[in-house]
Amino acid sequence: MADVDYLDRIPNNVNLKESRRLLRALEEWQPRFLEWWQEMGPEGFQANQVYLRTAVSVDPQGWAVFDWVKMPEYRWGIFLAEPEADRRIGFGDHRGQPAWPEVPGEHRGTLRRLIVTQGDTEPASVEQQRQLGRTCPSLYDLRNIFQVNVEEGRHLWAMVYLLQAYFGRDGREEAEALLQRRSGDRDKPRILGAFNEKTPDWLSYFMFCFFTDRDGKYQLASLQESGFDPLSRTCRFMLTEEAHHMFVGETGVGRIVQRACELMREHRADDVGRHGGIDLPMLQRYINFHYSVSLDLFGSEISTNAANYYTTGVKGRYEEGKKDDDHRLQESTYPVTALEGDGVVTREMPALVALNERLRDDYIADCQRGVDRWNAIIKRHGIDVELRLPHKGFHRAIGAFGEARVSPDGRVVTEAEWTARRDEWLPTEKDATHLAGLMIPMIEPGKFANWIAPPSRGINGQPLDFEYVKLSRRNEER
Ligand code: BYC
Repeated sequence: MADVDYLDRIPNNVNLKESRRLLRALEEWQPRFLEWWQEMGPEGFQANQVYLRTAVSVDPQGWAVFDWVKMPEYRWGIFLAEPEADRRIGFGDHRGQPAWPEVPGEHRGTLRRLIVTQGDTEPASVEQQRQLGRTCPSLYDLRNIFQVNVEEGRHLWAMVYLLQAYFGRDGREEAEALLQRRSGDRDKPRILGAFNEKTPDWLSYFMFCFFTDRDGKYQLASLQESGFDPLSRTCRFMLTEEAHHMFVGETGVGRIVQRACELMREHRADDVGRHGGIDLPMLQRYINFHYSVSLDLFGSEISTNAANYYTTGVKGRYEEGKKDDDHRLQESTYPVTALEGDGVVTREMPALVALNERLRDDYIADCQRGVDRWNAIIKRHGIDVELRLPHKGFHRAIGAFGEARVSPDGRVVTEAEWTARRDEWLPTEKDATHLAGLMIPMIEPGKFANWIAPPSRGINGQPLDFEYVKLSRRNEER
């Protein structure tokens, strides 16, 4: 690796050329990142040319280029959105003061922790998805998962840049540790729950992109409000790429819904599993699972951590600038859903400690819009079924509902009812076996597996039968 020109290898707009110390730190980290990528990145496709988008600037008119790239040669760059002149902190005790170009000593620990938590999710998701290439439903989908994977890699770079540029030796150690933890590992797991779950099939993957990547959108949007300006600018640019990941999730599930409806009509049957499809009740169980583990990612309903992040100007609310209030929240309240006795109640709580709940509610509204679009597909086929988001207390591990058993329709149920109906509400082993049977690779350009409809258009204006990934005989023999 000694002859690598890192200035060329790491496209950036952070003036790496002038920061010799930072460049050295990244030069040391990069080979280890590549080792991690080879060991934990997409298995079996490292030598293939993939039609990928690479971020090369932050120009809204053309920030990325599309080209054929072998994934290990992807140019993982460092981009911060353009600085805003005279940016001021928009909330908390420091509201109105200039944003911080450096990390204030008193917020160092908190910021480090948030950046590490964010950074940890990025490689975790790549690890979770590393086997999926082998069972892709089409070359189009294969290319899209690799696009998502390399961009999660870039988002890891984005957080590692912050750690290395602003947190000295501690930051370098954290950057190293981000490559050491492993999704699902009993001894050194990833930090947040959902990132230790398995993503064994493409239905789980599309659900993950829809629900879990969307947590990413809301967390990044809150961190984009941060008083720490480099974090704000980093997150702002990450959100540009994140949109594609949620597009993959929403359209992926939408195409499965579409295909289920087509099969239902063709065979005049609800159970399309027998005809090589994924039926709507199974889709509902996967929604229930992925939605509930993603709700956990927002933390407890009542959180003094969240209150402190806000008061100190470290993490704001979603669309802080558009909210019409005092941006300090010392006096205001927010309705929080909680458990009381055997029932679910909603109570006004101090708004400051309820910030996780508020962000979760913003997220829920966004999820609902996507579910509405899936339901519109079902309706267009004249089928009288509705997919639903379960109650927010259903199947939760974190927060007020963590200890309770709540049904999808929001009733506190006994352990006996939970056990009796669990298989109606959550994915079962039978579902997993059915899906495993469907996961047969479809690698002919323009062809799609039977359980998913083709997308409405290709990537970057290319046709659907474009060779999005150039496979070799070796791939086919595996
Ligand atoms: N699992 O006060 P609380 C993405 C811990 S996704 C395990 O309620 P707080 C992406 C918590 O750490 C976005 N532990 O929590 C998507 C705390 O620990 P301590 C990722 C959890 O601090 C797809 C304790 O419980 N970004 O980008 O208010 C693909 C008390 O909790 C969990 C971020 O998360 C959990 N689910 O909020 C690729 C943004 N929840 O202090 C990428 C940064 C809570 O007792 N992170 N705990 O040791 C944060 O803002 C906050 O850390 C959290 C938690 C919102 C996650």
